Amino acid sequence: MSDDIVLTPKTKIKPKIDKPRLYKVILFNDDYTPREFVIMILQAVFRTGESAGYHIMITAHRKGSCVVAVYARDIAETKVKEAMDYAKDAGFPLMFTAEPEE
Ligand code: NFA
Repeated sequence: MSDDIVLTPKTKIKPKIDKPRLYKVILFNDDYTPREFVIMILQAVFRTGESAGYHIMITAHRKGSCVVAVYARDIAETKVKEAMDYAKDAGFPLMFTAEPEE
């Protein structure tokens, strides 16, 4: 028999899953947190090493802010909280944010 029915789909299948966005962690300057403390946080939480830590700190100091690194959302938010908790415990107003990349 040759009465098989062949159906052609009318609609295109569109992939629904976007790539997860990455989040920039940004360090903001303030007038109170010691430079050495900022570098220590950058090394301990963001694994920058001493040299990159210094350069990120001095860029934020001079320009007002600096991108520290880029991560998946949950990692970025966890590191921001960890870094700000250290600073708060030490009595400094150091601020980081996690912002989605365009
Ligand atoms: N501006 C701070 C100071 O002069 C150092 C600092 C740099 C703080 C980057 C926060 C971020 N002690």
